[in-house]
Amino acid sequence: MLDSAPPEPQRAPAMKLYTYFRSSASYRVRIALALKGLAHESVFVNLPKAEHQSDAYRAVNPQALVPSLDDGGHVLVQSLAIMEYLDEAYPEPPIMPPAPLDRAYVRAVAQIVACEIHPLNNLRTLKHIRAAYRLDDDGVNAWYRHWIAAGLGSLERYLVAAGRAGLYAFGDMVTLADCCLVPQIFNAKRFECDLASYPTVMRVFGQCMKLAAFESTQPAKQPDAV
Ligand SMILES: N[C@@H](CCC(=O)N[C@@H](CS)C(=O)NCC(=O)O)C(=O)O
Repeated sequence: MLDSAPPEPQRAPAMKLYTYFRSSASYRVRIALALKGLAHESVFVNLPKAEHQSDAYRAVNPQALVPSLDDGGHVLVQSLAIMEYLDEAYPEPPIMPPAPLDRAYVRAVAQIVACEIHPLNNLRTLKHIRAAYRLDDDGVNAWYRHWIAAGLGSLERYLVAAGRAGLYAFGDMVTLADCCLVPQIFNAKRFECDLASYPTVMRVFGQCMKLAAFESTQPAKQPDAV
């Protein structure tokens, strides 16, 4: 005899974001999720307490870095890959333009931040130079500010030379490029970098911060902010 009970409703499993409030790579993904209105649970991974290096977290992300995104049991790592996945799996509203040349431009801006600036200034890099070269706070801060000046300088020059910035990094469309640019500025401000030489970058930053998706996901507004 057939079971007459109605089938269980199909429920999409919740998304889980492994995040730390000060992590700019996590902030990128928080912005992308907010832009797309995707509800998720946050799992807080405290970097100063080295929770990312625990066996439990390494089982989630063998690289021991945040963010990681669990979507229905599929764990995704690397913020750029996660954001592109979100745009493909949840296309509305898009955070990548449709045309190949435009997509390449948006990726270039994102990668100037994520590949050229961020790796030189992340936690493990700073910890290593402090210990290996016996740097004090002033030495570490000088390193940080040097690479911010070099990186944001080249980002500014690229935005100006490309002539494609409007309200945001790519015309008047909010894209993955903005998701990368804004968190980097938060980091630079935290290290008291002088940002006066990057007027285009800072104009885009200011416009983005008028949007709830950028504002509500900023580090200080996260439940794990201390
Ligand atoms: N390329 C990676 C970078 C991830 C990364 O470096 N995350 C930092 C926080 S922003 C981290 O987990 N740092 C821990 C450490 O350096 O030990 C991405 O975009 O997701």
